Amino acid sequence: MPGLEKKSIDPATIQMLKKAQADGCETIFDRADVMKPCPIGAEGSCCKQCAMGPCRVPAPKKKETGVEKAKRTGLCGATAETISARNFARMVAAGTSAHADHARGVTEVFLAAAKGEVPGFQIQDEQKLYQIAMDFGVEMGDRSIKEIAIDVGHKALAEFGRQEGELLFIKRAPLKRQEIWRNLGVIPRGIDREVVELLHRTHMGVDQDYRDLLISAARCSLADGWGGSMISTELQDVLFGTPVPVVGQINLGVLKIDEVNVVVHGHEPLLPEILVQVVQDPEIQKAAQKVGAKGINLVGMCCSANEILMRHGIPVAGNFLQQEMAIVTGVVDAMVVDVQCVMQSLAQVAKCYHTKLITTSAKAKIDGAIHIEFEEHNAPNIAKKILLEAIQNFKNRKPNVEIPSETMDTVVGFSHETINYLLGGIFRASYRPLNDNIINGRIRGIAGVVGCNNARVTHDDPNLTLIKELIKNDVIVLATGCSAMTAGKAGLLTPEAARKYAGDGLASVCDAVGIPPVLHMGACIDNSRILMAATAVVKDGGLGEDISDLPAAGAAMEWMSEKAIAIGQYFVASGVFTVFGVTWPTTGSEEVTKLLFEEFENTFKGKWAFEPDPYQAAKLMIEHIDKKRKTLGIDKARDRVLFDMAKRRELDAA
Ligand code: BF8
Repeated sequence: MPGLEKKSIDPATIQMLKKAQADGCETIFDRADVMKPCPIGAEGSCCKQCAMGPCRVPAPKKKETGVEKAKRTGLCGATAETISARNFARMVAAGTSAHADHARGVTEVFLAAAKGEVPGFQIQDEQKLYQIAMDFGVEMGDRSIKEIAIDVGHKALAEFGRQEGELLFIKRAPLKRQEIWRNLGVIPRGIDREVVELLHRTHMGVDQDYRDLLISAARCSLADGWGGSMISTELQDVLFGTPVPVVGQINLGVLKIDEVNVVVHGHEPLLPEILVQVVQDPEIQKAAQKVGAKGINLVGMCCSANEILMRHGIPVAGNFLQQEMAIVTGVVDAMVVDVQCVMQSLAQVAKCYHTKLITTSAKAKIDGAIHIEFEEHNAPNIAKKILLEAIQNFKNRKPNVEIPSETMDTVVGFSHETINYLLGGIFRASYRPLNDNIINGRIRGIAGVVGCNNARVTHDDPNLTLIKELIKNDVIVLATGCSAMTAGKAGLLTPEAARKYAGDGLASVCDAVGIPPVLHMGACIDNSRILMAATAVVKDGGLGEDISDLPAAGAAMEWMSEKAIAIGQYFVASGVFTVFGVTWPTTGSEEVTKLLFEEFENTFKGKWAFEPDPYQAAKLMIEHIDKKRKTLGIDKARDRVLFDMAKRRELDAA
């Protein structure tokens, strides 16, 4: 079928797209052909804050100046700058609230687990609990784990509703960074407070100074990165274990023809963790055999997958644009979803096959799905009920089943603590070897490549191209979310990939330590691990005093969600040069875009850039890294490695 190669570079996805077409089942890839993005909304120029609108206030034409330009406002007089800044700020607020609400749920279960009230959940990483207790100022002395954990839980919960002061994890940031934030007045108070205030500011007729709005958006984003996301990652590690390297498989080939396939999709790891336990229950296995299956095959999708892959090696079916594709195989007996990045179309795709779509969050129901609500006090029984639904559905499979053969081995589980141990050894855990190798130039710099898939660009292509460019140029890549899965599917998450794809310098370090050139650090919420890793590099010394001094950059080439904007903004506000692809949501205002792309560098020492071409994005990031190396005085003349297509094919075939 012509044109399919423009939709994805992943053969498994293309195979399923062909099958979906043959089965008469519509997917997001079809809808992307028919529905084009609204150009006014795409540039952030649509104001629908009140019922006098929506007002469309597109970017002024070049020749318009003075009075003509000034006439371009909404009915209330809101300028293009105000409208653009408000829309951007609302994305930050929504993204921050998504992570914060996830974190709140985890914190509540953590507290209940500390009190021993929730079967199936218990404290697993005591070391990490002590670390958080110290950061939170919880008294330890000879108190029991239970007492300490309960205090940590209460303190964590109080971070959401805190009305004044500073979020406790802010103190983890380098001192110089804290000073920058204090001077700018952007240290978040409570997480909820920052989200509420930002939504208030962006209401009709409130904050109408785009600079003020964007400073406020930055403060809100910091309540995500150093607040909600960090609390979530840390407490999940205490509850479920801090990830250590583990081998896993990825892509649709992990589905099995002769087993009951249960795909767990979404973000919160609470129910997935219990499913991992309950799926091994002999009673459940027996029930599966009774319907003619060999067993139950639990696999993950999107960030839920990242969570249980990192901690248990549970296979991953795919990333965001593969959620419908998994159902198209015809062998998914149940898809179990909770919150975020779950497409409503799953209900329709499920109807084309036999799949039961099961919603589990009290906050997220889908018309046409079965709802079995997750209750933390009764989690194992809920998990059993869900698995039995899947088992009963096994016999309803239709004849048109087809599973792509693609799977790839991955080595994942690179938490900040694991990197520390791997580099420095268990007795002297340290980032020193990483810093030394950055200073001596074997590693040119560090890049965080994170974020989504987006049906407006070829699935997996921009992320993969960027990652390959970076590692070829000796930039070590830290990946999370759906882009980490892209790297996994392409075979970049194995130590062997270093020799094949990385530059000689990076490859030599990877060989010595036994790590892949791309380190999978977890789900999107775990981007806080990247903040911690960057801070650890600063604190180890020799590379400046702040995150903004590091030869480091970030990117999300296929972003689509509001969470991605919140994440990008907290990276920028933490001093990181951050490049986004696909589209940029403030192009309707030159002033707003200039503030984000240029002026933030003077205040936050970090800035945004928009570059949809992954080669150009790599160039920008490497130039930034080299600029930082020069400022640090560790630059040596070196060229950027560029390959022509022939060389690329040769490498891919090797
Ligand atoms: O939080 S990377 S598409 S799955 S938003 Fe969603 Fe984007 Fe994937 Fe996870 Ni993150």
